[in-house]
Amino acid sequence: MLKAVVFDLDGVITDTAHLHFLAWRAVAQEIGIAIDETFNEELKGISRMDSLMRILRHGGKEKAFDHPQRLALASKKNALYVRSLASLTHESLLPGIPEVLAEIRAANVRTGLASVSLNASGILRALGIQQAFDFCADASRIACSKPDPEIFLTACAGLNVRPQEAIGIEDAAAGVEAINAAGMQSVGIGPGLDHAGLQLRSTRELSWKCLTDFWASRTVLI
Ligand code: G16
Ligand code: MG
Repeated sequence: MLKAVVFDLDGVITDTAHLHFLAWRAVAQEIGIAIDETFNEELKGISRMDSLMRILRHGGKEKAFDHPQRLALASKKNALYVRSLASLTHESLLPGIPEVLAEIRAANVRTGLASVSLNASGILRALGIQQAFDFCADASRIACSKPDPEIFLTACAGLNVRPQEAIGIEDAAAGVEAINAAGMQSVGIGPGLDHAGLQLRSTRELSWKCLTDFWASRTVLI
């Protein structure tokens, strides 16, 4: 029986991926590394420090900065990113999200958040949806970022459901991998997510009906 739906934040609830990209691009530029939107796909769902390491590797500068310098670069990126979050309002929710959250609640199914962002609670506040989730996994307590299943397993534990009783929704390849590794059913939003149990083009296609149809088809197959 479906008991919970766990959402990724960035790219599913709201589009902060572009804001992450702009902040990283500015910091990377200062150290002579060029990144584009295609490369940014690799940073989705990846923690702040892991993202920095990927950028340094991309620019062939993995060894150019010591630990304190890397911390300073990450904190510069975060300051730029946090400043850009001031533009978020309730209108920044992706299409279909308020409706599907309400439908899931109305069906007495629990809702969770699995974001590796340390800014998640501030983002939920800016969007005005802090009350929409029964449990938000605390990213500061997570040791491994996606594709490790830890954040999704933590969300299921906090919701008091088994992973086999839950659906996870993600827009990043690493995130879908994490959901599958957790033993949950995965819904992928956007292109390039062939490993998701259900692939949707956008959050517009998300609905309680589509989730329950998907759940029924998966559980018959299993
Ligand atoms: C998000 C983004 C990642 C970002 C990470 C950490 O993950 O997708 O690009 O690097 O959070 O964010 P912060 O620097 O704010 O801690 P998710 O899990 O919400 O997709
Ligand atoms: Mg995401």
